[in-house]
Amino acid sequence: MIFGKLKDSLKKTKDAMDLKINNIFANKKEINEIIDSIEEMLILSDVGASASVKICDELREDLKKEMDKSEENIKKLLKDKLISILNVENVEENYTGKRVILVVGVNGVGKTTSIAKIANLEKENGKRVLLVAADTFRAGAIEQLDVWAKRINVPVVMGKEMQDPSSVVFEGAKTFSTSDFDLMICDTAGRLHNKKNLMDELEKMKRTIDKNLPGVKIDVYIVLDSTTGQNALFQVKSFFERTSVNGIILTKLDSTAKGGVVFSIVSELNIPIKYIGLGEKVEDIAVFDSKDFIDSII
Ligand SMILES: Nc1nc2c(ncn2[C@@H]2O[C@H](COP(=O)(O)OP(=O)(O)O)[C@@H](O)[C@H]2O)c(=O)[nH]1
Ligand SMILES: [Mg+2]
Repeated sequence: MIFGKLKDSLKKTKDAMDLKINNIFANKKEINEIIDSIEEMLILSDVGASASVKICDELREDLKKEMDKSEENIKKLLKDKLISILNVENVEENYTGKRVILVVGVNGVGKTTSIAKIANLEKENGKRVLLVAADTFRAGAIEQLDVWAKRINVPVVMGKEMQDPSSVVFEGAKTFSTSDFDLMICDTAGRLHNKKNLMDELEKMKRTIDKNLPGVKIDVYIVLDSTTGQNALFQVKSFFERTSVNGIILTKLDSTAKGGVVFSIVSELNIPIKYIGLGEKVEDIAVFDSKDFIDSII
């Protein structure tokens, strides 16, 4: 995604941040006062208390040594701190082999839409993608992925309503292994009740993939809706603690001023953000880049 479009999509977050930052420098004179206000601004922007306090403690220390206490320099120091929070180890960057992504998350966060977006993106990168509609809890969910698959011209293995999701994944794995695919992305159910079942189901799907596609890399990405702010964090903590989620897809950043939630998610969970959703259209997605993200919001 081009930088200008990213910036436009993150405008709500940027405007909220800009307004607060400008107020800070317009009204505050003392350096300690300024940093206290920055801390407050970060917390109010959903950066989260612990990350905000850590950033501002470091900022205070830096500014004891630093002679240049101009608005410009303080902003620059702040941006550097924010970037360092987002730089979680990201080991899969150079991965070239076959892989599977299991996409999890509660209903309505944007799983199915994100799957279509990622499939389309990877297809444009020359990858052969297979989709698996294993959200068998609702017939509508299977149909929805099928509609997307047709639209982006990517094959899909479909389950039937109420079919065991692992058996759909099993069929997907068979198709994946007998053909020249690079990437298989599985949609899963996100119903909120019956937490234990949801996690057991996920573990079962992982075992099915392991058994039928030996040596294939399995990623589990959780989709989080940024408009829910700090609540997105609780969703990960309360529903997926036992599974090895290794990536985050953060959606709907176009429709919230709470983009700051990115920082609390990464600093609290220590899981990298892989993709960000920036609208409802198939091209409204970006591979997450911490520097581009920060340059777009401050
Ligand atoms: N504005 C906006 N809407 C999104 C984004 N991602 C998904 N949606 C919308 O969120 C709603 C739920 O999406 P869906 O993919 O069905 O969620 P699922 O239940 O997790 O599979 C749909 O109306 C999507 O169009 C995004 O990045 N931005
Ligand atoms: Mg869905």
